[in-house]
Amino acid sequence: MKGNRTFTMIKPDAVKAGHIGAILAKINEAGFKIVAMKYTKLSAEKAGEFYAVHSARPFYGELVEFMSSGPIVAAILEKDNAVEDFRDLIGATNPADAKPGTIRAMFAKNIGENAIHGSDSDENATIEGTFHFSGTEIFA
Ligand code: 3AN
Repeated sequence: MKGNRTFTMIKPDAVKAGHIGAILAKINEAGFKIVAMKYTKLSAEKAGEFYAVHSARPFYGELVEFMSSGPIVAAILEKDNAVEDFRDLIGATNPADAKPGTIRAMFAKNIGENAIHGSDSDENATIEGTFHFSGTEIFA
């Protein structure tokens, strides 16, 4: 059975551009319930840990620098088929390829500064949610 939770971050570019409210509205309209949320800033060390899976990629340094450059909004979201439905809502990694109406098509600047993160599997949704939130910060 597919899991019913995913993890997201509104990235520093979208926060800086004032899109937190509009993005949260899109998330709510798409039927996701927010079960945990915080406005926070990642240290370079924490951002490096979060993206450790990409450490061999040429863009890793840039990604860590960007993700620790300003505040983010981290959240755990609940909905049937959460991971896949949320990936559909945010659109392709490169906003140039993202379908019209998706969050990245509307708010992302480029492939590096692409407005929002969404977990790519149920397993990673759990790992990423646990990375940011303790049990007492999640309201099912
Ligand atoms: P997604 O976020 O769509 O799952 P991933 O997991 O391939 O995409 O990449 C993680 C993050 O790394 C992306 N959200 C983006 O910020 C950054 N990234 C991916 N590919 C590139 C690239 N070619 N150049 C710069 N940054 C990239």
